Amino acid sequence: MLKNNVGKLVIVGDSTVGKTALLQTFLSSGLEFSEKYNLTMGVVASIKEIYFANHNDPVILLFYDCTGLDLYHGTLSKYWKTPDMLLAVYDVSSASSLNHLNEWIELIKTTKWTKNEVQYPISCAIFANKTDLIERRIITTEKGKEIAGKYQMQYFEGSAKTNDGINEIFHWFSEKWHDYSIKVELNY
Ligand SMILES: Nc1nc2c(ncn2[C@@H]2O[C@H](COP(=O)(O)OP(=O)(O)O)[C@@H](O)[C@H]2O)c(=O)[nH]1
Ligand SMILES: [Mg+2]
Repeated sequence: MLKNNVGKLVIVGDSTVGKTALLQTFLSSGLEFSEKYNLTMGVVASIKEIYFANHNDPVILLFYDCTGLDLYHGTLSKYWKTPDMLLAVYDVSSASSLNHLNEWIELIKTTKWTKNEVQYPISCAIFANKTDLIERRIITTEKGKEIAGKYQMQYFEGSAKTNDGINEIFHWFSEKWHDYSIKVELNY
């Protein structure tokens, strides 16, 4: 069993892009999706133990779902100041959510921190959500990949509503965190 297997994953992005929904879809294995919008107040933390098919050691992901309002207020930054992993979300039907993503990422870049000479967050990804809104989509995959490339982040796209691409994101983070935890353990 890995000793240091709890990783903090912070999720940011504008209000209504679907941060809470994608987490809910993942935590409920695609069984729960709400059409109704409930504004997330502050930061909501949740936790999931992830098991892998190909190795024995599970990891525990601790999710911080942050309110979109914090971009300008910054009052919550103490909660997400030291993320191990970062997921920045935008909505493919909203140009402003992508414009603001730049601001979110810039803000997060200032949260880069080091521990034992390693720079954190150790893995960062972008999720382009709501791809089910085919007719309303205005941001292409190419554009999303371009932004991800600019910031050296992994790109994923899909839909919290249809559960497309959701497992892929968290699988990627879990694998990264697992490999990193092993590396840390071997260095002890
Ligand atoms: N069509 C569609 N609607 C979504 C999707 N994800 C979230 N929503 C809707 O978008 C609204 C905002 O979602 P929410 O998760 O609360 O956004 P948050 O403010 O980023 O946490 C809600 O009405 C959701 O039902 C999606 O993938 N497709
Ligand atoms: Mg929310």
